Amino acid sequence: MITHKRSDFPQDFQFGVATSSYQIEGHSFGGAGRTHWDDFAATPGNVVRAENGALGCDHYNRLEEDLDLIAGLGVDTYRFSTSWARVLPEGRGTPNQEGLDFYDRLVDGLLARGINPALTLYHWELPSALADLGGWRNRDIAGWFGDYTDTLMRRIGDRVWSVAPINEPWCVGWLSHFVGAHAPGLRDIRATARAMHHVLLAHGTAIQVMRGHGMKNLGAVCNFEWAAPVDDSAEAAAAAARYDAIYNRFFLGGLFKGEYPDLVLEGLDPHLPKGWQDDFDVITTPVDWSGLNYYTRNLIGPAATPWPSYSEHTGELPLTSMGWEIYPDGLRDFLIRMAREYTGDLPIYVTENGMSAPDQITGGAVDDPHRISYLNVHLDAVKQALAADVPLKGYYIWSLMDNYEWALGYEKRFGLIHVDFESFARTPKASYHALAQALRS
Ligand code: GCO
Repeated sequence: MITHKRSDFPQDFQFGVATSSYQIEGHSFGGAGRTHWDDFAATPGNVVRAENGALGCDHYNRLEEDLDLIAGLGVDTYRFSTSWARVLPEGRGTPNQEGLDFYDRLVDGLLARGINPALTLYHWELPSALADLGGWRNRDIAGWFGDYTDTLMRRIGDRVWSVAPINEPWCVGWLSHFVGAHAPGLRDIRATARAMHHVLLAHGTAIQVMRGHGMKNLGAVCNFEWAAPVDDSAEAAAAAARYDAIYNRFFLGGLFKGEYPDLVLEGLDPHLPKGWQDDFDVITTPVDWSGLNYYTRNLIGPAATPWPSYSEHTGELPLTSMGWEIYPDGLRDFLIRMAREYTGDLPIYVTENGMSAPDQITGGAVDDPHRISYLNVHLDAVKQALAADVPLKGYYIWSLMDNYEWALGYEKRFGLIHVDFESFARTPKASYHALAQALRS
């Protein structure tokens, strides 16, 4: 069982579940445009079994059933994203009315069930038409993103509870343009530097557009991975500090201090667009909260390669089926670090936390004690952060249901609800029932 009760947390504390558009909706329905994830998945070797989000969890056609399942959990908040390519199939120009209607129904369906709609505007499905123009490498993307924000907010901006423009800028920038593990699958340092900067410029532009609509409760969502030196050598410490700067400090530094860490500029400065320093006015446009997605730690050592010259290692802690170590102390320590070093009194939300496992249906049920215990130890970390006076206002679980795990296809099951990817039948797991019980207590 979940060993925590709702009454252990502050009264206004939000419990939520999270999903994203391309991972669940089914992107081949309803007039959605092609995305760079469709192109990435169609390129041999990029994605397990070359799977894509064409069908997802068929959420687009099962909206009411899924809304009832969210309500059945007793959560306060549902964090979802809208697809840029569903709203604007060509990325710009004429909106897809059917797509806007869908998000309208989604928001109204949440409100009718007493659930706060927590919207993310970009969870990685860039319209292919914009990828053709250079995607995140092209500075114009900030304006295109602002226009998309405006189009969508004219329709649903009056009813969403919170908005974050971009999910996980590290994934949009570094993972997708330097590591090449996500769309568009580049491995190019100049593209990386530009994407990492433009994603923040797009964030700030969208915040300004929404302020123009009089909107409140706007935030930023970054992901973090605790970087621990693999041994006690000075070289490992230096490599871990570089990893930490790229992964965890670059975006917080940009958003909340208007500066990038020296350890990142060592590598990226020559590749950033001219005059990048002048964009901090837009990038640091004030937000109302900061969101933190957290899953794991990584052990880092040096490497005899060009900058950033680090190597990644797996430690001895228990692993999830992603191969990620279970390390709840990292969640506590990031919450404390974010408040003390970057955001001060600004409200913080844990906008994602959860685990994948090869969950199976046996006798009509799915027993996932591993997930229940993962949630318990991470909620312990949440309580420790609250006790350390972090202004933490909520905790959202990734994910409501099993879904498309990007380059790993449909194989990694993160859900509180099991999804059969042939019949699309939903089966709430033991963790779903345990959470519902805890939230009622
Ligand atoms: C993320 C994501 C999800 C992933 C999850 C597990 O924001 O990284 O929102 O898309 O599925 O993190 O890898």
